[in-house]
Formats: sequence, structure tokens, C-alpha cells
Amino acid sequence: MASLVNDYVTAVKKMACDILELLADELKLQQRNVFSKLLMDEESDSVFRLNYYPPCPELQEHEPKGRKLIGFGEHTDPQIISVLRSNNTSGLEISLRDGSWMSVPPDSNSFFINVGDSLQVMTNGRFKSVKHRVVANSVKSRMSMIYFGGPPLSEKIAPLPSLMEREEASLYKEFTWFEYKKSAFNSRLSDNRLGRIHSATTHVRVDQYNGNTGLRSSLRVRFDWSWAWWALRCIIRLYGSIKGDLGFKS
Ligand SMILES: O=C(O)CCC(=O)C(=O)O
Repeated sequence: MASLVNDYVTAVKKMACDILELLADELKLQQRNVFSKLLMDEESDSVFRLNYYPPCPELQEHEPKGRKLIGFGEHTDPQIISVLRSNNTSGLEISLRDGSWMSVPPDSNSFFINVGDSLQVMTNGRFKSVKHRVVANSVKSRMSMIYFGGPPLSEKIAPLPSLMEREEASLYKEFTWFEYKKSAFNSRLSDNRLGRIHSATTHVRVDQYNGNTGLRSSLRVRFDWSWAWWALRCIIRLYGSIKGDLGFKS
């Protein structure tokens, strides 16, 4: 049994790497193994999970009222890529942009590929990690097996510099996979973890006017709000100490 699982994981890992290389080609990245090398790394923090959802006959009572029993709560996968395979029982649903849920038709001969949060960050949002969940089935049991391809714990995850176009703002702050994984364990399954590492950066346009030539040139400057808060705190502290030195009492 152990060797069967090992063989399966080796095969899906290879497939995940091939897919990641095709994605790198699509993004016109010179280094086509830029994502796949993270899964191939000896220290790659990948996981293989088996899920079993027993049938839920109680559902038939709830279904007319439009209520669904949740087998696996809504979430996005934090890793780079996930490869899912299930039996022929429906249940998997993905969240659409308008917030509605769409059922993924079950097909025991197909793989369902999910972009993980880390790939969304590395591609600066070009590929989106889709929220999904599993609803229980009233008559049939569902089984699924998923390979979650993750990077080494120490790997720094950030938008790839080679991908960023001129003046493109980085949408995410850099983090290590260890930090992200820890925050995932310390948060609720449905939490929007990517929202928390969204970069608080704004672009400010600075116009310069040349009096001799009459030409105006403009420059886009990245303005990071975390620095602004830091500067504000320094000013308040400085003000407090000057006030103290001058003998004012608050
Ligand atoms: O069982 C499924 O179809 C999906 C399970 C899942 O999303 C997960 O294990 O993270």
C-alpha cells in the first residue's frame, strides 16, 4: 500500500511540475522551472490528503429548504498547486466572482487542478487561487485524494521580479512559506489570508515642470503606507520628547 501511494504521489508531482512549466511558458518566463523547482526541491513541503465524506441521508430533509450540509468548509489552498482526483460523487463547488457557488462535475478519470495562494502571489495575481468547498451528498459517499505541492519552509514567496512589467505595483508583501503556513494554521479555514499580506502600496504621480523648455515630465513613485505610519509614529515620539524637554505638561 505504501509503495502504491508513493508511486501515485511521484506521478502526480511530475504532472504538477509539467503544468507549472506550461504556466511559466504561458507567462513567457525564461526560467520555465521557476515554479516547478520548488516542488522538486528535496525540502519541498508537499502534502497528500485523502478525504472521505459519508452519505448524509438527513440532507433530504434539508434540501427542499435550500440548505446544504458542508462536508469541507470554504477555503483556498495555501500552497502552489493542488492536484485533486475524486470518485464519481459530486460535492466539490467553486466560488464564482459574484459569490455564487458552482458545482464541479465529478469525473473519476480527470484531475482537478487548483492554483494555490502562493502561485497567486508569485504571479502577482495573474493566476487566482479559487475558493472551493465540498457539500455533502445524500445518497453516495465521496472520496477524494489531493496532492498539495508546496515550497520549502524557508522559501521566500513574493511576486517574481522577472514577471513584473514596467511600473507594475507588487500586490503582495514578501513572506516565507513557513510564516504563511503558520498564519494559515492560526486562522479560520475560510479566512482571506491573502488579504492580510496585500501590499499597502500606492502609486503617487510627481509632475516636474521645466521652466526653460516648458516641458512637463512625470514620475510614478511607489508610496508604502507602512513607512508612512512608521514616520508618523517617529514624529509623534519626537514631538512628545521635545514637549517634555521644554517642560510642557500634558
Ligand atoms: O474533497 C474534495 O473534493 C476537496 C477537498 C479539499 O478542498 C481539501 O482537502 O483541501
